[in-house]
Amino acid sequence: MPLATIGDETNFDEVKAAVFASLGLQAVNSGLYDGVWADSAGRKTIAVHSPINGAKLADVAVAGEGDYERLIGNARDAYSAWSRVPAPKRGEVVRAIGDKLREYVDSLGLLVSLEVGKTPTEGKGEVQEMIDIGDFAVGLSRQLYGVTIASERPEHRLYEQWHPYGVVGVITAFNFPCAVWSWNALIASVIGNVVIWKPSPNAALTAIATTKIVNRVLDEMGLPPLFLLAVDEGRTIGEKLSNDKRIPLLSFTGSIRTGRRVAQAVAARLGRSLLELGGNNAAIVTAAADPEIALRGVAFGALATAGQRCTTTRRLILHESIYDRFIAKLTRVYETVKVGNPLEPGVLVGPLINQYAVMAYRQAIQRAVDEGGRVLAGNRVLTLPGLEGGHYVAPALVEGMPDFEIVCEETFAPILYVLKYRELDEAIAIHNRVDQGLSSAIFSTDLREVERFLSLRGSDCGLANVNTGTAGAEIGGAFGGEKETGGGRESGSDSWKVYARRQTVTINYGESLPLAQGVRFEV
Ligand code: UN1
Repeated sequence: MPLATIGDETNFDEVKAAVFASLGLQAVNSGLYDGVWADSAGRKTIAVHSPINGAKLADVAVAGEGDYERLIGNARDAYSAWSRVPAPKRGEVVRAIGDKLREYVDSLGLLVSLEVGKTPTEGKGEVQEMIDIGDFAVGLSRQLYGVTIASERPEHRLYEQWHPYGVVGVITAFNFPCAVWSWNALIASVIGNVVIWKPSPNAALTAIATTKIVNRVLDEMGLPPLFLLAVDEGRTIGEKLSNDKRIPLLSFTGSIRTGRRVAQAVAARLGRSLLELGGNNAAIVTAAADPEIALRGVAFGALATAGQRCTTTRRLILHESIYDRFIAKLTRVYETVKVGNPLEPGVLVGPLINQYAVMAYRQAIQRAVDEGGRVLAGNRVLTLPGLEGGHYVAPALVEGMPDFEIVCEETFAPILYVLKYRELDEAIAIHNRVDQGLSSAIFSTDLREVERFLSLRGSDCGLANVNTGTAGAEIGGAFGGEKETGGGRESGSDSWKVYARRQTVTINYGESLPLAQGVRFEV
């Protein structure tokens, strides 16, 4: 059901009431869907608060250790039915899911705003990202191609086919509370997998609402539960999934610290993990940059989602000849950008997710100053009238040096470190010196500079952007990064192969048994 037009999008309570009504959310919501929604009565609950004003949005009854075996058992049962459905038929199911999501762009988008503080345009953009990947998955359902290989033996056929893995685990972060799930889940499902989702407890309601929408479609089509959900208090389900060899593939999006733990646990059982961990993304702005495009690209990259994207621009590497002019303009943007209630028109920077993020913001700036940095803008925690329980900070611009320890770390907050360079090789060296390798950008109209940045000696990241910012990737490309970002690729291109098991098939249709490599073995 589409969201009824709400009178005033800025009225928090009114938006909440309309969104909850549209999505079927209540004061207490079950966070466990294992084929049926678990009864909340008698379960431990967690409270979900809005970062906008600290108001409690709802309680969520969480899953615990005791729920795990049933969850896995039901997922495996669903898999045995689903994997037998032809892939193009599976695509039709994903198409129906995409159609249903289209009806909920407004309400689910606004729920994202209420729960994690995104502006409505970004919240709705996130739902759009789900719809887009759904379309991609539908097309893919008829294109799960394997290659045929010329055999060296007569009357032999050699080819590859791709099978589903079975039950795939997907652990997501708060900052893209439903889009990242869809990248994984909708692609995994057209291949024939069943998905268990463990979302961030900070974004439990978005996960619950998404699971409700999706499963309503499956129910109507008489299909088994393909998209299961287990909200927990933090670690329980994630650890279970990591250590369980019945989960051949575990996708994890989150911090490098937790990702390392997940990767080690999965590797110890020789399973596969798909990691999308932290970024420390930089934009190089050269003397040949279009100044307006560079300014807007850097501003969006650094400020969107209040600096809480994996793809957020965290380092700005500026050519010395344009340094003062560019910084003057950027400082003005930082001083005038509207920070506040994301539901209000004109606000571009909403709150941070919680008080720990505010603490991380303060500590990072303090460390930069201690290392010799200079604050050009920001460095203020904001208490906004009527939003006293919210978590607002003034976006910070800090002049620093590339080798400051804090500059080499990812802080999930709107802090942009500004660094100066003279030669492009030096800028690229600065760019590549951090441990993370997700997204990168160069702003330049000089072909030679651009091609240098894209060459083997250029950016070492999984994503490279030219005259557009580090954030805001489209779903059609493979998304992910190198080094401590974890090496995973998800979303578009041929990332689907990550969710599938490759089988090389050799068929002898002749009347003798020639051996490969000319080996003789006469018995
Ligand atoms: C993330 O922050 O985990 O490229 C994902 C972007 C978004 C996805 C970010 N499309 O900024």
